[in-house]
Amino acid sequence: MKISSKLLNLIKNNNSFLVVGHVNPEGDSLGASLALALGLKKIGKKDICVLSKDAVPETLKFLPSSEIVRQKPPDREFDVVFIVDCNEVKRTGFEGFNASKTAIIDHHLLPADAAASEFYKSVSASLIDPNAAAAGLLVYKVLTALEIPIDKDIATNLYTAILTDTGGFRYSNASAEALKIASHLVEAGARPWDISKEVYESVPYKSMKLLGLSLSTLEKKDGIAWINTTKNMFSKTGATSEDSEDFVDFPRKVKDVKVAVFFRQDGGKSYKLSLRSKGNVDVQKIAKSFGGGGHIAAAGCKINGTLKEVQDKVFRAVRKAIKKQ
Ligand SMILES: [Mn+2]
Repeated sequence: MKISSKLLNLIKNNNSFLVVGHVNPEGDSLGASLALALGLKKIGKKDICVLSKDAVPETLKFLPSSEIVRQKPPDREFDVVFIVDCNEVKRTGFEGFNASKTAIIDHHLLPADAAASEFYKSVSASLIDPNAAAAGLLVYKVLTALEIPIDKDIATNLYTAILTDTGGFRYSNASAEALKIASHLVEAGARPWDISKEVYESVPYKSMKLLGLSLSTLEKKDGIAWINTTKNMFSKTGATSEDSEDFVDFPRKVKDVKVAVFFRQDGGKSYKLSLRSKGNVDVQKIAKSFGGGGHIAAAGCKINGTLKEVQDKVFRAVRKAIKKQ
């Protein structure tokens, strides 16, 4: 996708920049934001603030310059706010920004009502490509178009962005282009094993203990595999809900599974569900029918009831969705 001269000029002709990603930031949101900020600094922009509503998670503190991320914007006006890895103010967790112009760099689909929205009419320039594997990949293109040299710190941020959004170069978005750019980033100084160790091999001990207990509940039936955690497992291991963030990936790994579900007990009779689809089942539709949301292949919702009641409800919906395939 071609980068508009509007976007490049917006960078060239302005001096102060806010860069903001989405709530619950992950590797792409933070990696892309930090790389953009570091790139802008390289061409002499001195006034740059990287914002994130939620703090940098422990596992991403290794990202170069992650310490510059602020949770509150400074009380003054900026020339431009860059919204990265999302395309709505709502997703950033902020009410709005004190900036005279707005730009978007993102790879998510625009909301259906975007054309009529006042917000999108107010956007000065954007690079939105839903086919791009990661927002980091788009930031790479912007920096390259501006002939900004990619140093080791920028490369590490961008490599992490692409690595995490492609699930370690495993998902269907791991395109030739994503791999080609990752290769350039390794040439520029990103170290795959160092980054993988931080991202995938730094699991807290209590989280691994919790996973062990949770995996002992694994079951599989009718193309569905599931595990659950109880309040008791959390108190036994001292782990918190953050420690179970990726647990749904484990039932998904089982052969011939179409839909994986993780049930996390939040209260006596309340459960938080994560759903993952490995094939064509749209789990977002299922989650939505229970008041949740997400994407086609990854979604979540909350349901009240005993574990048995909750599972009966969800499995009925999932079986129906699988049958429709
Ligand atoms: Mn992303």
